[in-house]
Amino acid sequence: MTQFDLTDDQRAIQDMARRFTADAITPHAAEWDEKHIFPIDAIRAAADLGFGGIYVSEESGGIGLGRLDAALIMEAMAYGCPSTSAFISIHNMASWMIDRFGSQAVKDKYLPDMVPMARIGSYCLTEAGSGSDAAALKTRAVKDGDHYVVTGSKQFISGGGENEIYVVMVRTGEDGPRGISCLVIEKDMPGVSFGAPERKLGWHSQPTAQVNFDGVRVPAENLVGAEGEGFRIAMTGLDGGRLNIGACSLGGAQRCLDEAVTYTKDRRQFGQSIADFQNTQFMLADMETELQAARTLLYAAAVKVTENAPDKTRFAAMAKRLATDTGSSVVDRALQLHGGYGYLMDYPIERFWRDLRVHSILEGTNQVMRMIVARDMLRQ
Ligand code: FAD
Ligand code: 2MC
Repeated sequence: MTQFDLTDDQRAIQDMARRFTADAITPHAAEWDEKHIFPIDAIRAAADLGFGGIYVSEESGGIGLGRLDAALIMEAMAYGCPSTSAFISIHNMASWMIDRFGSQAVKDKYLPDMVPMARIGSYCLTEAGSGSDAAALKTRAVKDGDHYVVTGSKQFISGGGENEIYVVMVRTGEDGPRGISCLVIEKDMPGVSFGAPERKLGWHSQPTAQVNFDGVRVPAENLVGAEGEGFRIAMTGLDGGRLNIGACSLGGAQRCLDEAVTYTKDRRQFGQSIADFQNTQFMLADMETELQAARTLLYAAAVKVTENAPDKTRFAAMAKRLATDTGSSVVDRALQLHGGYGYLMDYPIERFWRDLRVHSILEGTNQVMRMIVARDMLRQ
């Protein structure tokens, strides 16, 4: 495959994801948003297509695809609902971390249920006192015989309260990144509790909540990787997660651009279609150009992450930053081109505007993305 072309298999998976989105996501997404419905049936239907274990290996029951395939799937599903697509992405990140770094015992214990999304996974890094400075996390796990006893609290957890499996970064050792480990904790383990669902600007089709651990006894076999490897595992997971979040912005922005083309051709003011104004045409041209540029960088970054290239983290950070900023800016201009109607819930644009806004914040803020890129540049 060249960097700028998709293989026949990639086109086939993209077509499948687009057809699934048109049938199972797009017709319902506005209602999920408005009524805060968590669409578990659509999510499990996505898993029936293999989308619950996109880059989980085939030996572990996944479909063993690469990161570009995953980006194509996320982009396609985000055309209908960025929030639901991103939710499925986070589950994929958590499942992949178990598959890539877990022992055979922990894989056998969780992946057979996670791949079909019979049990769904959350990723737990952020705490109230440690967001961008993730390595300062304080949730502690103390070894007690063949268990860890976990105490602390995770903030802003996607799927919190709803999901069954929590892949949690905990402190087992010294301060800083090297004292962090990764543990799988189940919703039903005694001592696990949840805060009330957060009330949010967007991402209404999935819950976000605090996850609390009060002396939770977790079998030591639930450790993913070795003690002290948790931060590296968390960051490696995010290299892929950031691509997917970027892809969700691309998909959402493409939908709004398509809506804007249709709308500006239909809408008439001053006796002509508003698409006939040069201002409209220049705006559409810039939106298309910027979106294509961001997409090209994201696909290139996805290939680098699949190939484990030495500069994959820098590329994933650049792609996430550009795709999410560009995505929001394209959606904002699509809203402007709809005039007052863009602001109404009768049209889909305002939902995409709200859903995409958080992509510049989560999975590492776009300031943190710049920090990662610049540090890597200056290290050389
Ligand atoms: P802060 O780190 O306090 O940042 C505040 C501001 O300061 C930002 O603009 C930031 O860019 C800036 N800043 C901070 N440090 C620097 C610096 N060194 N240089 C320049 N600027 C800086 N987390 C999870 O672990 N799992 C989840 O499932 C999850 N889901 C989420 C879902 C939603 C809807 C939201 C809103 C968040 C979610 N998060 C999740 C948390 C998310 O990753 C954090 O919100 C994010 O990493 C930023 O952390 P913070 O909110 O504490 O902001
Ligand atoms: N892959 C592998 N290893 C990595 C890595 C990566 N992408 N990034 C860092 N590491 C290693 C690094 O090599 C170092 O290893 P060693 O100790 O062996 O030298 C170690 O991790 C510590 O790295 P840094 O020295 O860069 O750590 P620092 O604390 O300075 O900064 C930073 C790390 C800011 C990049 C990290 O804290 C970060 O990404 N913050 C943003 C937090 C974030 O993205 N949260 C998202 C939560 S999930 C979410 O929002 C969802 C919606 C799911």
